[in-house]
Amino acid sequence: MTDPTLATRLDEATRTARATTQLTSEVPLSLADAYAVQRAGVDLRSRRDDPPVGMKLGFTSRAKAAQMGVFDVIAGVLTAGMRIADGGTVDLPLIHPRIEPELAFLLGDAVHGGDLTTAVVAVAPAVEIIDSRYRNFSFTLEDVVADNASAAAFAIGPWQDFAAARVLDLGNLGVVLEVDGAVVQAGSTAAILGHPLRALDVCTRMVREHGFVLPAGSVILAGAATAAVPLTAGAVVEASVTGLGRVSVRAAS
Ligand code: OOG
Ligand code: MG
Repeated sequence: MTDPTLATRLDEATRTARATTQLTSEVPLSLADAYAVQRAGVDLRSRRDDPPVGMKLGFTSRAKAAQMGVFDVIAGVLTAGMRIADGGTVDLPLIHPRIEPELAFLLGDAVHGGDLTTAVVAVAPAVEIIDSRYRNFSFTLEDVVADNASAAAFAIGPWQDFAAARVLDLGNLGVVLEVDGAVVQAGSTAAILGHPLRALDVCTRMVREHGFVLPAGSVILAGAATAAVPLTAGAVVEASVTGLGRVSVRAAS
């Protein structure tokens, strides 16, 4: 069993918006240990009426992997309290928040180890706010897994029926991230594992290997299509995906 105080420490860093030291600088953690710490942290949130509503992937694009120096795909849990309405406000303070453009999938039926692709009913542009609980936003693979893949908040744009959206060729759609009306990142959905539908295969594997639970109506964030940029107080952020539409959030001032 992993030390329960590890999850408590990360949870406290989240709630107080104060960075903590990397866990692996003090204790050795295997990848399995790291997912156990993540699960314990999610349980703490659930007990505060903040239950899981989906799953996110990290480091599915080279831009993100290179930015953070972690080259393995990771998964984390999205909870109800992380969801912000399209056009809504990101509550601050966070420790050192960053924002990144993503693609979101919506699952219809509950998935228990089966093929996730068959459960997808809709797709949408999304933004994710990440906020590492570690000092200097720096970590090892095991640290960032334990820290729930830096998940902090997310917003989802208008859902489009998945069957209808497939005529768009989700594999190469333009992705643009704007802050206060200026383009700060641009890329393509091809950056996500070569094709964002591959994210669903990775989630299928993660569900099997690490026991993620995806009830009906779960959201999947496929991973950023570009590097992340700092989110500053008062900033208005908009992400758009060609053919799918746009989503925006504003950081509290
Ligand atoms: C980890 C989360 C990575 C993504 O989309 O690649 C991630 C981090 O960069 O702190 O969410
Ligand atoms: Mg992300």
